[in-house]
Amino acid sequence: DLRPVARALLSVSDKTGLVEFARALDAQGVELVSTGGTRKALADAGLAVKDIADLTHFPEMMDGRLKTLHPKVHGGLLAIRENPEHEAAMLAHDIRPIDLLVVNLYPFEATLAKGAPFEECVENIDIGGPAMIRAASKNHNDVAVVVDPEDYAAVAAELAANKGATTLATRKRLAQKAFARTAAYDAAISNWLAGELREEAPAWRAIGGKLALPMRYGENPHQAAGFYITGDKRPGVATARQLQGKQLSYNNMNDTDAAFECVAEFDPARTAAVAIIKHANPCGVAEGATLEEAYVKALRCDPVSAFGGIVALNRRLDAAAARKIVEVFTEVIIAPDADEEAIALVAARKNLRLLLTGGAPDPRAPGLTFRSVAGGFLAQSRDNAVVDDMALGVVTKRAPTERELADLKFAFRVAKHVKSNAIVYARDGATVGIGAGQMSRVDSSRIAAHKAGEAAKAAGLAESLAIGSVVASDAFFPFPDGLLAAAEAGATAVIQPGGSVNDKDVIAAADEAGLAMVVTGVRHFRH
Ligand code: 93A
Repeated sequence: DLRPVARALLSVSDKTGLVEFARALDAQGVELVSTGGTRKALADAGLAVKDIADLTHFPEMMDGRLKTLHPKVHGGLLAIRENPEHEAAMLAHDIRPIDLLVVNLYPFEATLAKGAPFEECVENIDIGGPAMIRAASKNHNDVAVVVDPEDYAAVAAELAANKGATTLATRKRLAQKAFARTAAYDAAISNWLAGELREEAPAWRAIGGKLALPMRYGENPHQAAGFYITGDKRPGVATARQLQGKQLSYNNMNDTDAAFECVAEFDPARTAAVAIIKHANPCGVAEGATLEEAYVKALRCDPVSAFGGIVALNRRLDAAAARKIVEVFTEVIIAPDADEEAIALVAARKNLRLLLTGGAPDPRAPGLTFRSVAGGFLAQSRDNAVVDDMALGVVTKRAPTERELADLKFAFRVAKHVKSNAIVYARDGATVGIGAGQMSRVDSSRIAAHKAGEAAKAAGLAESLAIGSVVASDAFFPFPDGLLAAAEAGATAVIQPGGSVNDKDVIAAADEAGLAMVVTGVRHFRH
């Protein structure tokens, strides 16, 4: 599998290590052919080197756009050695083999990185280089291709060790590297053009987004921040019209988005719904015949946390709801729309922001979400799973009653918008206790139960709101303990994804406690 190198074509933008490598080739008796700049660098170093035009009998033209794009070059790279037909074609058209290709590309990435104007970036898109690299790589059985000066020394050493020949193992490794290089090169060009086009939110656009709202600061005052839009037209914080109040802060924006996404889970044609959010977690969610009723129910869940919260509504804000909301110190109200009277009522609270989005987002819509990590970002499709679409299975001896089932679905709908580990107690279409963001599911269960007790006290009731409630868990119970904590608190039915290796024990514990349990098969982690 040794292939002697009789002729090499060198065409490089980055001339690092070029002369030294060419000297090593020259020492092996390799004939050198080069394009303009490369040829000059080699000739200046005293090396004998042919001009590419001597091969093609065609001048470089169009600002160098046509240098090596010629059958004499590509035929020499692509011809299969010892193939009679290919040999005959070479003979007939005076094509001579090229055994080694040394190319590195126009510095497109570096040109872009230095902020060059559009035309200059375009001119730095190399066409001939990648074409040759791909031709030589395809034909690696016979041809060696070097795209990185880092490989010069190893290739020179191999030639010296094999009387001027390359091994198949090396040619294959070089070909793999070469295709990786052209793939990365094209990806850089494509990403750049996508940005120029301001396309509909492909993954990387989260970073290339358009600054819509510079912010005074980020999550904390020592952090800089801004709100960037991606062109996604889903109704929400990006499409909202702010009628009044101070400019939104980073935390406001984050919480308002969480609030509206949560309330959008409730179809306005079926029910009125309200979500009250603090630190991106719901502290009260409820549905009702009217927005006013839903707000009062949602507020009851955790009136202490609702202070300074964000209120999201799934229907046009009316005066009755507005009157109740402005009684509590609230940072932001977000709704699809608002009545004139409601707008007037909110106007009495100067600092309260009122955002009208013109519609509600579809919880089933596809889309992407992002999270930054050191040196990059994670992208994933939205969690657009909706409990109504899930194949719910009853796994306990007792099936849930109709009322329990309605509350179970309600609770799971809310749990999707609670940071993991999420435990949500619900009753009569309202959350009554929420445990969020704990590292242990049992802790979340206990916190949610504790919250239900506190809510009862605040409402002047003797009995915890968890008694007679149902409970949702965003992920399976790994052990019966979390479930037992919920039963102890007074929940009568449970909804959870299922799928733990301990499901049998968890179900047995549920049966023992007389709980009805429904599994969804779908998990709603939110971190
Ligand atoms: O403009 S090109 O796409 N057209 C070509 O035919 C061509 N052939 C080689 N660019 C082309 N090249 C590139 O020129 C090589 O990839 C290399 O980066 C550069 C070397 O040019 P010079 O030897 O003149 O410095």
